Amino acid sequence: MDKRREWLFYVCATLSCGLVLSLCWSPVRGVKAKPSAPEVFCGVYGDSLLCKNGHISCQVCHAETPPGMNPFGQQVAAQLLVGTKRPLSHDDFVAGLKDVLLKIGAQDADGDGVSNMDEIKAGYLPGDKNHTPAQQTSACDPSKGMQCGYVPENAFKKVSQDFCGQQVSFEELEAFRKKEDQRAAIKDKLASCLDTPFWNGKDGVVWSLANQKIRPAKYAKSGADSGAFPIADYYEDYNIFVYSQIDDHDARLVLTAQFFVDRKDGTPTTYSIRQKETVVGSDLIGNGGFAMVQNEKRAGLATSPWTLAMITMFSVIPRGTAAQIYRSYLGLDIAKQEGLFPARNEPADYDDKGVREAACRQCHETLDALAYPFTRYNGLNFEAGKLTTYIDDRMKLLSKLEGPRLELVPEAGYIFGKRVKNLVEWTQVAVNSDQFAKAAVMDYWKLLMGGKPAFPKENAAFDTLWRDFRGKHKYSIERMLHAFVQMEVYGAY
Ligand SMILES: [Ca+2]
Ligand SMILES: [Ca+2]
Repeated sequence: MDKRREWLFYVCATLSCGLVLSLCWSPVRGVKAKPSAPEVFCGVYGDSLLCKNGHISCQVCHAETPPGMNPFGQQVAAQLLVGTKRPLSHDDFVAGLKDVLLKIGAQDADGDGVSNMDEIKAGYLPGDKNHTPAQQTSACDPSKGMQCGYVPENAFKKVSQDFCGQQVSFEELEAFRKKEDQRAAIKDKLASCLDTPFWNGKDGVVWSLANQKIRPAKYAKSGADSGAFPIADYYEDYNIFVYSQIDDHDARLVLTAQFFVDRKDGTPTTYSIRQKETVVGSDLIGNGGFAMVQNEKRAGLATSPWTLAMITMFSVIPRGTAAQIYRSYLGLDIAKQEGLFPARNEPADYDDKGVREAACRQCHETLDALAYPFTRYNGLNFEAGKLTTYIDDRMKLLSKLEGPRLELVPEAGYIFGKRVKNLVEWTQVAVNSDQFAKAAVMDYWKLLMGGKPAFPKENAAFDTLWRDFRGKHKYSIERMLHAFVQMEVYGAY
């Protein structure tokens, strides 16, 4: 990579990964305590709505995917400490970035007619010409006879469509129009829709939200509707997932549950906790080969038989499982350089995968430490003993075949820069993070709004939703949804 490209990449990576305000990549190692680029950005533009809502988007300076940059990112890179020798020290970088951010405030990087400073302050993207204050206001124009703001009738119709899967009937709408308290009628409508099979039943809306997380594969399904090579039953995963999302249940159970959930199909579909370990795997190789993870070692879907059999599978250090859980439940995709928290002296590369190479290193100094707590959970490695269970000395057993250094792999690891002794602790840190709340609410935001929050009003609404979800809604998705449908962003045209 030539120096200029290298530099662009640096600015890009550091400015973009604002989801966790981490320093993603730096020519200087071990500088985690110093401010990262997003922190510098929010130091300069502290009152920007882009900072206030707590999730600076990669889009501030990036094109679709890193390291490509949008016009604003390019403007920053082009004017940063011109003439100073590269690579810059971290201190030079921070100081230079501050200066350049102030200097280019009056410029208009994306040419949309609004200065960088004005866009940033109002929460618009300074590198996207289609993201401007003018664009948002054009959505609702009272001069064209449009009703702006929260329109209860819109919300009522939308609730019926989104949560019941039905258009409101003429009679229902007539009755709604006569209601004195229309907001209460919306609340009642939502409450009844939340109990329909359309919403919480098998293959319903909530169920389907878990598809990308569970990654079902029919051929390997055991139990009901089993496939040709039955290995584990992913309905168990879906049942736990849906259970965590309905009624007043705590959504964090998805990664902390130490029980199973039975489902009874019907109207409404009901879910109830089952403590007994009756889920045992494959009809294919006999139950003798499988075991259950001991209750106290379980961590919801992170340790389910399906996850261990089909995501961990044969991997010795289950980096893929760690990355999948990180992406699915915390909204952080390591492959896109999100959520990087480099751990000291990592990656140690115990399994000789060559992850210390420069190209791999920037992800693996986070990923490997993230994955160590998964290493005692066996997938399908017979050499370690029983399948899909927790095995205390799994690495020792596998080291006989896979290389002696494996014995050194610790069970302790790091998540968000915090040391955890094991996977149960890992998931506790995970579910109590801002990232978990944001990701849980984001699933529903995308479902109901058709995309991520983009404009300032939406960002502010999203911010309220996930903060209240953690706070007054006590991690209940249904309480969050009741608040959501009463918001202007939901009920407006
Ligand atoms: Ca602009
Ligand atoms: Ca813009």
